[in-house]
Amino acid sequence: MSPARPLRSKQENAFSVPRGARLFVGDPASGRGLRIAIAAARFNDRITARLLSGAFERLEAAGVRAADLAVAFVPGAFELSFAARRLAASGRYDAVVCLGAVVRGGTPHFDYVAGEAARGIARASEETNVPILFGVLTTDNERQALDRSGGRLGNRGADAARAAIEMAHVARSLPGRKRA
Ligand code: INI
Repeated sequence: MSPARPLRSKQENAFSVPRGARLFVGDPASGRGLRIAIAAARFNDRITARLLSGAFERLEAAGVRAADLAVAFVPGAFELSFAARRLAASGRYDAVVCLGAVVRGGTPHFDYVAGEAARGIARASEETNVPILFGVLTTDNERQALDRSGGRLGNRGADAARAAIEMAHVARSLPGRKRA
């Protein structure tokens, strides 16, 4: 095998791949021409509004046009997968970002909502063959959620938006059927 070459380009990372290997990569900073849909939960809207702002800022910085964006609001994280599946199955979007905040309240409800949201989103992505990103905070309290929605620990909405751009490119480049 010929010597490995570092995989750096625009993405800073630590990977090396053998020369000649086929690569499927996506630049998360390059969103021009991509159509992105967002499903946002209204529950804990003090948090999810911050996730949504972070996502918009990141998408705009990457060159995604407002006319190529769509946003669906749903009551809570439990309903995110329903909206995400419909958006993905429409064939209009290159990726869908799900934004929500599930805050543990000392009841088993947290586990059902958080678990089903994650499961439903993963299943919707598999079944529609469209990248659907998990920008759902699952935290013990509101402080932790604020820290991760534009506070001292970043913004998971922005992270999910960035991942959506990367996955939109990766999905376009990977072999196989584009849509289910
Ligand atoms: N929905 C959330 O998005 N976050 C939560 O923390 C939450 N809690 O704790 O109950 C929550 N519940 C509502 C749920 O997502 C559904 O909207 C509701 O059960 C109706 O199906």
